[in-house]
Amino acid sequence: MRTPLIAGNWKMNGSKALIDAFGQAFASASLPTSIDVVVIPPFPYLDAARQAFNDTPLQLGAQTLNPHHSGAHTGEVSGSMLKELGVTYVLVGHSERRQLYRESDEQVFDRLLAAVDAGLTPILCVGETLEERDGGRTMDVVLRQVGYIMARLAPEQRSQVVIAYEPVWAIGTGRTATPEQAQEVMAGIRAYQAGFDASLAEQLKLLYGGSMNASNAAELLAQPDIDGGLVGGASLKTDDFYAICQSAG
Ligand code: G2H
Repeated sequence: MRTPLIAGNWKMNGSKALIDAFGQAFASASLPTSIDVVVIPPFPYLDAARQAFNDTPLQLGAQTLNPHHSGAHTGEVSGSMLKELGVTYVLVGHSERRQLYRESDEQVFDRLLAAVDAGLTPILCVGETLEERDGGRTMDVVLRQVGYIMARLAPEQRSQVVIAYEPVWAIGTGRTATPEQAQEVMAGIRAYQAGFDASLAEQLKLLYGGSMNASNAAELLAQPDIDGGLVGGASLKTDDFYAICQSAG
């Protein structure tokens, strides 16, 4: 039985006031007890969020991390620093990092390994572009991204990874994958993982990301291989994010 996970990726958005609004809204809200909910604000708000979320079930996530533990890496943040701030999840390989900051599969792997080493749960993001989908290469692209990472991990490390399937053409566009499109790819990821270890594949938590909102979440989350959501724009509004969490319960 896989515990559903809803993660709100604020990207470079939000404010101290929004952190406080989430703290207040979720302190009085009754979330389903059977789900995990994570808010992933920009680095500068993590400590304020830790305090504001104290009386809520909200957990904390970070949007990236540096592969190194410490040292001369101006502007970077390490996994151990995030851990010290109470962070439990960290995104790696988000398509915006891959595209805007040229992160390669190798760099994504190094970050993911650093996350595991620091005791953080990495959420590995994968997904195809529109051109790749139209060219019939969706599964090749997604399984290459997944395979590059999984083939380099030991079994006990593999079991700690959460995978978010985020078709690039659905990110921030308002154009969501249909539940059937998402299910097809996510079943393919689980089948691929079963090639390594069938019981690990059964446990593997798979999130859908890409314009998930309060209106489409229930239908997506009802798919057998979709265990949760990585939510961007709709995670910036307390009511919408709360409604998505309710859909996962
Ligand atoms: C995909 C998603 C969150 P949005 O990036 O990671 O963003 O829900 O705005 O498409």
